[in-house]
Amino acid sequence: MKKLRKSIIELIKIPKITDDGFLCFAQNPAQIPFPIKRVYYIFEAVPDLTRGKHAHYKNRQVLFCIQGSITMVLDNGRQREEVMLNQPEIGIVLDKMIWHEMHNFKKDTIILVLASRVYEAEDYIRDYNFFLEIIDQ
Ligand code: T46
Repeated sequence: MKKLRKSIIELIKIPKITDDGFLCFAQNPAQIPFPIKRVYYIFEAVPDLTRGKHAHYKNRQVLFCIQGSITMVLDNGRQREEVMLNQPEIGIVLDKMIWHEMHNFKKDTIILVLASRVYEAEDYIRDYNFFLEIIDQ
């Protein structure tokens, strides 16, 4: 029998409270699988440009598209999968050593990212061929 491959896309659904509008929240450990050291958000990104295109050695993240939509591509060196995010209560786990790309930003897209580590330029792997070399070691 053909073995089914496990998806590399892990989505997290956080609480969404309806109270004169909507309020979503995420905290560790209930929704976020690591203590949060950093928060950043991206808005007014140039619509046709791809962002990301890297992996992190150590940093783990959960990314939410809190307005608009975005297509995320995840790649572990053996599998490449994509998913569209367009619901503020759905986050995608960007684990360490997962190559990730962000495509199809819309004019109004806002993404919010919760990160396990402070910003460290040396934590980025920006060369895909190098990523493939070290992922197999
Ligand atoms: C990621 C995806 C999802 C900082 O100085 N501090 C920060 O905390 C961040 C996130 C970025 N920067 C600087 C580094 C660059 O000079 O902001 C500039 C743009 O960063 P970058 O080109 O890495 O942006 P993206 O959108 O390609 O990637 C970002 C995060 O950097 C990355 O960790 O996983 O979003």
